[in-house]
Amino acid sequence: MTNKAVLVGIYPQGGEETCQKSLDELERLADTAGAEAFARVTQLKNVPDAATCIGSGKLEELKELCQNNDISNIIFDCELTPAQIRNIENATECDVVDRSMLILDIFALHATSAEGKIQVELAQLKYTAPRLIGKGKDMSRLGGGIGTRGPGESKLEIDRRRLASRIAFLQEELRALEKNRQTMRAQREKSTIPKACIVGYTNAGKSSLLNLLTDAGILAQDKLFATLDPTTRKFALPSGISMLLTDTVGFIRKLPHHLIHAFKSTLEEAVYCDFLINVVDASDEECFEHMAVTEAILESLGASAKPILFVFNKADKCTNERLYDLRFLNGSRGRVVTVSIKENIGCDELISQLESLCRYGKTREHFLFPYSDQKSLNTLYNMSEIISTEYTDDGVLVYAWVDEKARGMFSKYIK
Ligand SMILES: Nc1nc2c(ncn2[C@@H]2O[C@H](COP(=O)(O)OP(=O)(O)OP(=O)(O)O)[C@@H](O)[C@H]2O)c(=O)[nH]1
Ligand SMILES: [Mg+2]
Repeated sequence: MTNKAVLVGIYPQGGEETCQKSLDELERLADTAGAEAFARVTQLKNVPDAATCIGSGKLEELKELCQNNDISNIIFDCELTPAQIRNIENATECDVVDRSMLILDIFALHATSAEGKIQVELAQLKYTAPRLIGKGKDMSRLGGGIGTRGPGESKLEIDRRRLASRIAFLQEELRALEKNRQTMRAQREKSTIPKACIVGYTNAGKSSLLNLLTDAGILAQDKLFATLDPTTRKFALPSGISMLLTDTVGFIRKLPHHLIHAFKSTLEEAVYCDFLINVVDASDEECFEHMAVTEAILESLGASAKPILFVFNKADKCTNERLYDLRFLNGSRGRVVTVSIKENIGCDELISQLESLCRYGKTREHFLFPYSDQKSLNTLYNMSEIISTEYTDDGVLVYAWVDEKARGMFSKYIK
């Protein structure tokens, strides 16, 4: 069943176009959550009304629109306080959710791992529940409505007193899972296999990229936030070395800070890698805005200084001029490739860029290991990409790509 909804946005002087674009995205979010956008109501307002966000005249207009068209859902593009939600609901007799509640709803639908589910429930208890409690409505109506679904669905109905203890319980659970993740991460850190994280705006093609390279079989679809839980796969490069690729949750504009915080443990995958693969939907008019959002989030995660490969995707839907502009404007900020993952265009260049990024900071060295030190030779084999090995009278002559650490460890054998 599709619910019809009215979308509402406010904008400051001169911000109408941005507001409409943000509403385009809200419409897609609503669609992903199973709601059809019936109409939009916008208002020029430099400061939102403290009680009802939009002004009283607009509120009346909104109420009539909903009543005349038998609509019972309203979605605001901005963040609303619990009091604002209550006031708007009382005035319009509709269910009201804001953008963050809608995003959490989608996260709830898409979370599959235990950690993902707990993160969603925690965020819902902290954000959505206070916006539902005290609505003065029959709480049994909740669950199934837009903005109120997910693992925490039934828990959202609990009262304020029990809320705090449920939050404390989940935080404890999450801490245990985070520890687990840290241990796994520490194991991955120890291995010298290069690690890359696929990041970028939602719906850019991140999962499609991982699927293409590794047959990961991750759900890739034309929906926002198709992926919530990170997936890591090994990819063997043509040269023979392997790397780890991690697909992550997509970013979106107006992702409130508390949501970033709630998903920090999964988003942090981006911090613990050797380089980033930033996938951008080049066919989207808004792609510069998307890149800015992605960069701001990477910055807040402390991952903005990593070497980066920009993958401008969906080239099949772009003009050559646009692709040229994107390459030209970003060439100084990192490596750039333009591809169509769907049509498998440009992927060879992408792979060769990955290959060279895996060797980032490494140099080729010749070593001569005495036959008496097989242990060191084994260690080098585990740490490095070996180009050639030759058994000579003086020892084992090895030619390898090595990082600073390996170079330091075996400097006495460098030829
Ligand atoms: N036209 C075109 N569509 C593509 C291309 N690559 C991916 N897509 C489509 O874009 C949509 C989103 O792809 P995903 O791989 O799910 O994107 P994502 O970045 O993982 O998205 P989220 O997980 O939702 O953040 C899917 O419908 C893909 O089929 C491409 O090169 N060209
Ligand atoms: Mg995905």
